[in-house]
Amino acid sequence: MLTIHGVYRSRASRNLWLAAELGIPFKQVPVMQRYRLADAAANGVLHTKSPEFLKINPNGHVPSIEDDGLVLHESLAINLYLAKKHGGPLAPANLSEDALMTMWALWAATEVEPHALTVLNHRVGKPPAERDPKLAEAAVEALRAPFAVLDKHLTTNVNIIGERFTVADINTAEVFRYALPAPELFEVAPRVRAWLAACQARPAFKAMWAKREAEPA
Ligand SMILES: N[C@@H](CCC(=O)N[C@@H](CS)C(=O)NCC(=O)O)C(=O)O
Repeated sequence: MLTIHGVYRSRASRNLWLAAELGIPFKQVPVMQRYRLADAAANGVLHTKSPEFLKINPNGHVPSIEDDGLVLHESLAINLYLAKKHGGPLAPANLSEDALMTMWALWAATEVEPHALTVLNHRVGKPPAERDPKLAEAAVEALRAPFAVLDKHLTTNVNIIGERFTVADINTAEVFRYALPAPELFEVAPRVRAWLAACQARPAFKAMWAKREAEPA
């Protein structure tokens, strides 16, 4: 059976959402980010720097999966693999769609995620005293171009790949979610706002999110 290592409050959310969309059985191992634990609390909790987890992922990051003897890291690569393995409408229907899904995943990871994370961390994630509004502002400015690209794409496409919801929507939506603390970006990209809301209105997203909210903050 598929094992997903990572708490819901981590990038494992991407894989847990996809698994819920696919309706496949899986076991979730709640590996917690080490930096979220005080030294005194780290003993006895399975975390990203625990020796037993480092044997699975020497990067010391979640998520990782184990599936039929395959060990795989990188949340977006894991989703592409699982979608292709299980097939159906979430998966690429041909080589062109496969290429486009890879392109959007790499685009999200490299052009969007670093800036979106800066927005998240410096607007809401970090304790107020550690937030740097200038860093957040610079990240918002850097995100204006990719937001415009996706908004234009969505003038002629309902979803990332044409007219149906796929793994590419999950991968892209989970990265754009980090930018939600910058409403000014969504105000000038109304199609991105509507598309992200539609993705997050899906029962599988809501089921994943409810479990995430049930975890300790
Ligand atoms: N590119 C990786 C990033 C993984 C990553 O940085 N995960 C964070 C949690 S969302 C982590 O494990 N941090 C723990 C740590 O740095 O100790 C992916 O998408 O899977």
